Amino acid sequence: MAASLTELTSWHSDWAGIRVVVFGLGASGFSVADTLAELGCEVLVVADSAEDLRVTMCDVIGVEVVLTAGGDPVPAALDAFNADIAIVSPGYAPSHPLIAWAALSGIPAWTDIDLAWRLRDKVGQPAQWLLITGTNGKTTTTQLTAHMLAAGGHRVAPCGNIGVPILDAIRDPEGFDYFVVELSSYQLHYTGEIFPHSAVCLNIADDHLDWHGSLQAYVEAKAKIFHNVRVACVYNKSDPLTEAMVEGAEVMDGARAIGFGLGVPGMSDLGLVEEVLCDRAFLEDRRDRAIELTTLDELAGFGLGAPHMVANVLAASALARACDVSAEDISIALASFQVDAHRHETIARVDGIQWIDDSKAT
Ligand code: UMA
Repeated sequence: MAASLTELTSWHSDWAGIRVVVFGLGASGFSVADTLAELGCEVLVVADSAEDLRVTMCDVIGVEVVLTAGGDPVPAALDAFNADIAIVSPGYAPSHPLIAWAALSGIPAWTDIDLAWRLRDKVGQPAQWLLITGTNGKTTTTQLTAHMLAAGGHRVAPCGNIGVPILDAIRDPEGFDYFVVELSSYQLHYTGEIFPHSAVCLNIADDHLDWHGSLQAYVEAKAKIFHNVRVACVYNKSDPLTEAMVEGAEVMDGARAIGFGLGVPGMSDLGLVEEVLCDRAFLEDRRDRAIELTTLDELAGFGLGAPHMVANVLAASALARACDVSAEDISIALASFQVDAHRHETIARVDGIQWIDDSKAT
């Protein structure tokens, strides 16, 4: 091996000759293979199946692909390759034979998120990471948070489960001030040590239990979002599981627990005082005061008035305020925010009836 794995902490480390097997050739697997090939690693991709275009692209960048559909999911080529590291795509269930193979072989298993953490210094000062998870509302909250940070004048990349592999953001030539990283329970399950600026778990409901095996395993994966947080651990005041996650988390000195909810905010919370959304967390004199962010009326006018949207706005505001975005900039961001198609999008107003397209409601 060219360098020891503990030395591989930077884009500028000596990655040449490191042997990496990548499990999966979807969006994340290809971004991993492409990045590692650029860094001079020896890369083998193993997948049950993959799109032809991605296989062809691997050929172009000099990455070998072994597809196993119909055969042994742990091909002989894998042992022969003698990998130093395995990088697992998030779709691989813990019960997949390749996961057992990695554990038995004693090879460290990383995710694209772990790799991105090590490579985060590619361009200038590394971006700060804000992490977002939860059963519902992740993508909208990721978009809202990114929009607020952009209104605050920051260069920001929404990435992760939202559909942009984080390594694509890492390799942007201009670099960013912040990554807003949407993380699924799959990604969190496999992810190791990262040190985020702040994180939120929006809510927890039964989901993906066949993949995780149990509700407890699902909750444990989600709880990793708060691990090593440095500034703000944001939880949902109406979802006690999310608060318990914060209480049980190993965080960095000085990290604060910040609640959000549709009730009157306590100190260190964001919430509602009658019709007004307020921050009572990120101001000096929070014992006696709160900062107005916007009103329910204004949110309704922007198509963001449904209670779960208001909760998403409060969660995103908590992350933005943790990064010192002003209340004025948050309000400006909300006025220009566009909800994605199928995510509680207002599609028509006819005869006083508002028609809403919301894929989660189907
Ligand atoms: N593969 C196998 N066997 C398996 C699992 C996967 O061979 O048992 C191979 C496939 O054949 C394919 C590749 O792995 O070659 C697919 O990998 P993947 O399922 O991990 O998906 P990616 O294309 O890499 O996309 C992943 C996320 N997908 C999943 O977690 C399932 C994307 O989230 C994410 O946007 C992308 O990385 C970039 O970070 C999508 C998703 O559906 C949107 N997420 C789930 C959700 O939101 O509920 C968790």
